[in-house]
Amino acid sequence: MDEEQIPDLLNYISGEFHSSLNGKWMDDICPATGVPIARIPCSDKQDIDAAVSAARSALPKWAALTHDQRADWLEKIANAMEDRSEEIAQLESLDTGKPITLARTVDAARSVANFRFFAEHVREFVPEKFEMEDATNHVIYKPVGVSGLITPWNLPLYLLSWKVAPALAMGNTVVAKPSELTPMTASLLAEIIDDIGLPSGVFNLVHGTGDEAGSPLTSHGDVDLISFTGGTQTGAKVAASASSSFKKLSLELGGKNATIVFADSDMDKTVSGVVRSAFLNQGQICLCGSRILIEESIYDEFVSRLIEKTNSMKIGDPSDPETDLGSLVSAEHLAKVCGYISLAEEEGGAILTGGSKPEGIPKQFDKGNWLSPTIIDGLSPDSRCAKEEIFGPVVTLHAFSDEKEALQIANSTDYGLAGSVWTSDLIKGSRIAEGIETGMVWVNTWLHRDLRVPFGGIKHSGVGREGGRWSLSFYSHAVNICVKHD
Ligand code: TXE
Repeated sequence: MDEEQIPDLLNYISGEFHSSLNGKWMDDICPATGVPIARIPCSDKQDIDAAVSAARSALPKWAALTHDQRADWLEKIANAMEDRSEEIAQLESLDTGKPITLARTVDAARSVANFRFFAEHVREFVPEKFEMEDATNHVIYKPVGVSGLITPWNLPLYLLSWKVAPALAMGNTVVAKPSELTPMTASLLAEIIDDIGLPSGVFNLVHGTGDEAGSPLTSHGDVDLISFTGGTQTGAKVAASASSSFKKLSLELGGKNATIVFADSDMDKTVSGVVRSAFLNQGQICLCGSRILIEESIYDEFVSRLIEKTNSMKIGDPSDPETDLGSLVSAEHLAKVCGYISLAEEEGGAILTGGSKPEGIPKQFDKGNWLSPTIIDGLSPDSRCAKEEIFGPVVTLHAFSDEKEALQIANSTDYGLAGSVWTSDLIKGSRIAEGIETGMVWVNTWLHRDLRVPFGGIKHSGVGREGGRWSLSFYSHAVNICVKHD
């Protein structure tokens, strides 16, 4: 694409599209080609102030609607998104470097599903009532207020819609700040919201960097709630900034998830499941299983099957429906991930496959951020590569002799987001799942999601839970009214 022809994406504040007040712009780069594909406003505190003020003005009317009225709006958004779902998938693939098939089946489909799910969920929401002998307690749920929603680049619209839908459903107004690396589908959402005529100021979008646009949002005195998904180090800054004004806070942060493979697991299904959990979205999902723990007795056979399956994946043109793996999100992120591969070698690891740019990538992708799926053996579970979040197509392998050792390795990181256990003994599977110190565990599957269940981590993986009723509860204040009987 010719740089002169690239589109300018705009902020959406109080029902109008604007460039930033300071007039500054930054490029949005296609990760697969390294070429600019759009410009976004490099917004700062002034734009955040305007967006927060618009959200505050729109709050009373929006908060006064019934659950059913707000659910109707969510359904209108879902329908309009569904009509444009191919466009969502195309933009998401272009902006993130992910394969188009993944963008269609996961990103676009789930973004629509999030709005539909929360529309239905809020319609069915029944507040609690607790009877006493001489009084009745009515729990009512009030909107929290102006919600600041900050999202990352790995699942851009999927994660934004996961926050916007329940926030709006519970009567809050929104200021969204998407990742500056992947702004396209957030802009598409603003267009859709404008097209369907959602009242002005209910949803506002501000583009820009974390320091210049994200930070003024988290510290803003008139913002009541922050929901953040991103890296753990950034999460710590967000928590510090939001806490001085006691904002309601949810943090979905990084992970270093263990995949525990027992000798009695179904080898074919397990190899497929483990490869998917390791490398989906180029390993750039906080739930990816990046430490593979294998029972000693099947170690050699399992590892050779793992390598074979990994090497059979097709890497390349993200727009090809047959592609399994695309590019990493940015040159900076590729450098971080490659830095860990070098560190693994220094730490005594052996690279069994991958570790470099894949061969045979078409010429138009020469300047993109490419890395073959990488499997590293021989590292201690205490090495930095086995404990720190790499967030790319890189996994480490570790042998274990019994359940106790498997759990000890699984729990030996600061993270506590997710994990998976693979075994034909479901009693053992549940026992191990309960022993893993994370917010979520799958047995014989991975990323199998029911939107009603709680989602979130412990330790350095986050604070709070979202999903189903946990989202409705986070995006509202529960108030108890105790009425004494005559
Ligand atoms: O994410 P950041 P980055 C992990 C992964 C990755 C690392 C850093 O390990 O390598 O984080 O990635 C906004 N105040 N994850 O730097 O910085 C930023 O603009 C307010 C895991 O890309 O966390 C973006 O909108 N906001 C993760 C969002 O925060 C700030 C997904 C996330 O960016 C800010 C992504 C600030 N001071 C990366 N600084 C997951 N949990 O899925 C940045 N931002």
